Amino acid sequence: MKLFASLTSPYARKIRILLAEKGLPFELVVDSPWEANTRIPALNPLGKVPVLITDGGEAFFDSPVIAGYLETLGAAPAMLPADALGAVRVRQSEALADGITDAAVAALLESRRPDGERSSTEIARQREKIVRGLEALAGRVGTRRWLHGEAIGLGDVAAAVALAYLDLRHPDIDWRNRHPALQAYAEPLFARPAFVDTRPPAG
Ligand SMILES: N[C@@H](CCC(=O)N[C@@H](CS)C(=O)NCC(=O)O)C(=O)O
Repeated sequence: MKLFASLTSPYARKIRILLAEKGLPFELVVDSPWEANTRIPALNPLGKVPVLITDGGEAFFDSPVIAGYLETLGAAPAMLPADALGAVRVRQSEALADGITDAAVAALLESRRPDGERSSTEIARQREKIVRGLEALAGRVGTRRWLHGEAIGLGDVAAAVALAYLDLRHPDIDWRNRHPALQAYAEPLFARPAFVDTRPPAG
């Protein structure tokens, strides 16, 4: 398997963590879709990372689809429960976490637009999504160790990746002080080797 990813993409990080937690071997191909010589549009018409190329040469995107594909490989630990409704509930947590990440990316891109093109209204709108998303995530976590069930799952990986991405790109949002229970939940996840080994480079 080959994973095309940029080292700063939170969606790609989610997949790298899933691969590491499952101990699945893969080749990491670093490619930024923002660079002129990127190969990503030839693999994913949407021009986004991550893209996974299977050993059979099939391309899968986006990250929730890749996560679903990894489950079909049967490597432990399972990141989705076997029962269909339980899996939908975990997927809902993943979607919530990915949505926080989406808003964080959108706010960052808007803030990087040139003077005169940048919309402070749009940045505020995206940040409101982050704030509401954090409240919903904190409500789901409560004081539990895992979002669902008795072991790490796809929702936990997506949630911790989203929180770490806020640390990287929007440290002023200060989710730790807003939601101390989220901090207690996230810190043990951040300490896992799969998270430590995929920390994004500074910058
Ligand atoms: N929903 C997608 C989002 C992927 C995405 O937006 N990736 C960003 C990198 S963080 C990207 O490749 N952006 C390039 C672009 O939008 O042109 C997923 O979960 O994989």
